[in-house]
Amino acid sequence: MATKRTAQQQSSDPAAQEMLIRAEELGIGTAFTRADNMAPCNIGGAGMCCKQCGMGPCRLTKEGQVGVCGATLDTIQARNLIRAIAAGVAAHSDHGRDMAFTLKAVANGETEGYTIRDVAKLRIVASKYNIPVEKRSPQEIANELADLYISQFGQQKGEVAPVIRAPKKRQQLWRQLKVVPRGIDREVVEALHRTHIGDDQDPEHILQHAIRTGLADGWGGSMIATDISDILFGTPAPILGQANLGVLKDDMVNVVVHGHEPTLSQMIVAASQDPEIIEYAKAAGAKGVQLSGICCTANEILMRQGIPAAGNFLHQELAILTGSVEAMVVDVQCIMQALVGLAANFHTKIITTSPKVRITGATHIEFDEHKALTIAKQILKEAIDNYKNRGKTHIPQIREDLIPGFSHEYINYMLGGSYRASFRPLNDAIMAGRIRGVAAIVGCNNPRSSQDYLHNYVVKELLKQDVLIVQTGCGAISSAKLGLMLGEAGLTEVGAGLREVCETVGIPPVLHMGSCVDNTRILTVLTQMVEEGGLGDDIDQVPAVGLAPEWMSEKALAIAAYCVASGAYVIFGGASPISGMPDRVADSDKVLHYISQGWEKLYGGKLEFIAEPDEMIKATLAHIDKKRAALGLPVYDPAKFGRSGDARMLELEKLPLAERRQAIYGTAAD
Ligand code: SF4
Ligand code: MSK
Repeated sequence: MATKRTAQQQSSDPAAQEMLIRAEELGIGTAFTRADNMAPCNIGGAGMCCKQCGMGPCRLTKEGQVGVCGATLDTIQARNLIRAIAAGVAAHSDHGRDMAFTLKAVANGETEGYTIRDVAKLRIVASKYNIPVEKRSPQEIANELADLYISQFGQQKGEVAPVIRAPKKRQQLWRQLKVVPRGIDREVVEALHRTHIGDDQDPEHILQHAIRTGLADGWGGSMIATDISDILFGTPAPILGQANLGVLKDDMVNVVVHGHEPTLSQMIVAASQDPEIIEYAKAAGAKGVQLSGICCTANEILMRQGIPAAGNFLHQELAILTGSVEAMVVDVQCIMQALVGLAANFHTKIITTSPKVRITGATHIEFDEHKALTIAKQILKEAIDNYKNRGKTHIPQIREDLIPGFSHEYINYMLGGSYRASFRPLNDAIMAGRIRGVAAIVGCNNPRSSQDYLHNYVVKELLKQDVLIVQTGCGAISSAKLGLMLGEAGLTEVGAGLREVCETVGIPPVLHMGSCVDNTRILTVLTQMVEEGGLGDDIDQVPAVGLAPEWMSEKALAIAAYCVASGAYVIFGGASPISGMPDRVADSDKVLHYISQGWEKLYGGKLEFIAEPDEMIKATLAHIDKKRAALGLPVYDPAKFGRSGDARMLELEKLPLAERRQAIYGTAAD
């Protein structure tokens, strides 16, 4: 039965609410209303439907029932989960593969417009694999690194190279459990093979391969994608940006880039600043070109160039509803097919650019890195030519400033400075209890819950508990829209201990670490924290939790698999795709039990689906405190801190001079 929600129930973002009211007035449907009109299938949604062969689909709705081939519910749940993980790994890793081919082409001087921007990172990454760097040109090093990275996808035997960057103990565990990926494509293919009719039917055995497949993403394809994006476009460092629909401009040509790969969007950034394009826009009657992003493409250009983010996943349709977007340029992943139909109500052109992605009714201008700048200019001219067709606009005047760009390199530097860059201050703050622990809150929006609500609720509650938050993907944009990614602005609701650390180091309490593939930056931070000492000798000992409160994509499940394998407790909000029979509880459901207690026994990490936000917070804090206790760290005490940093200085300022001197120097003498 359809449930009709108000705009306030559909999204907690006031800009989105404004556009949802406009959509209703115009009689235009969105993902929010489509979600209201389409109840999810309670059999497929719970992972109880198998479509793996033509004897089915088999829908198991009664305890003990099996499919036509005899497959049990546990087997079907496990098969559904690994297939989703494999699809997510494939998406991230194919992105990584394209980046590796781009690096190779740049190294050979075959591209237009690209250079190797971060030679230092190139040398550091190459050195990790013993690629010689001394007395070699960046092109020579890049060529060899690109060859190594390209070979990881089709490698048949051995180990994918980036696993050597995990903590030593973790690598040994993976080897002992035989889950080190041999090659990225190989693990994805094997996941599909094993789940074909009549193959692997032991749920635990299937799920062991889910871990190996996930690792091929986190310590494979995604890590490769992040490395190369930094090498080609620069390692992110803090920069001022803005987020939300209010970044669209009434007097400019609005071009929104949406998707995931930075190769085209970076070139569109360059082209939009080209005098030829600015003149072209002026000749069309606009002040210039306003570029903005949606989803992870937004994160890629926000954290490197400060290009504003128009919003996260559920803002893609809302941006078009403003009537002010001349072109939405898309590449791969998280692009709704509904965009074309929606755009037909306005003048917006949907431009597909990837050879892999076409949408019926969209304009296709295929991207080719060999002619990147030329194509980027062609796309922008197409958008500018469309400016004259713009009708009435309605842009919500809502936007927030933020400081994105906290790569692991920058976090390391900011904590210790150029000459003693180190994670020591972070580890010390956790060990002292000033920071209770770390939560990575990542992942998508899902129209089945109120947009941003779960993200924001969990973030705000954990901040009060002195938990430092790192974010990527659409979750990051949700905090940005809320103003939590600006130094002082985000500190009012933060626990006293965490606040002191943020004031001392000069960071916001919520750190924007990039796009979905950049979750590998979080793996690197955790590894460096372990290597710094004091927080155990493996990732599973660090008081840290990963959460995806509003997940919806298969990529999120891939991320969950590699985080669990790396030792993290991962909590997903919303619905579980493998919840099984409604009256079964985790302990009697073999699969739910295995991905929680079973995986925890093996890897120290586990995956749980928890719908209630307060329960998510409770589970997060319990886990952090459990890890603190296991390390022998002091019990977290919120009353212990809050008398240093800015709070202490403000207190001292109120004192007469002599007393202030006494408090600071131990003597009242001048
Ligand atoms: Fe049904 Fe088995 Fe075919 Fe799945 S594989 S659809 S359970 S017969
Ligand atoms: S874009 S995968 S909706 S985070 Fe990376 Fe956002 Fe999820 Fe897509």
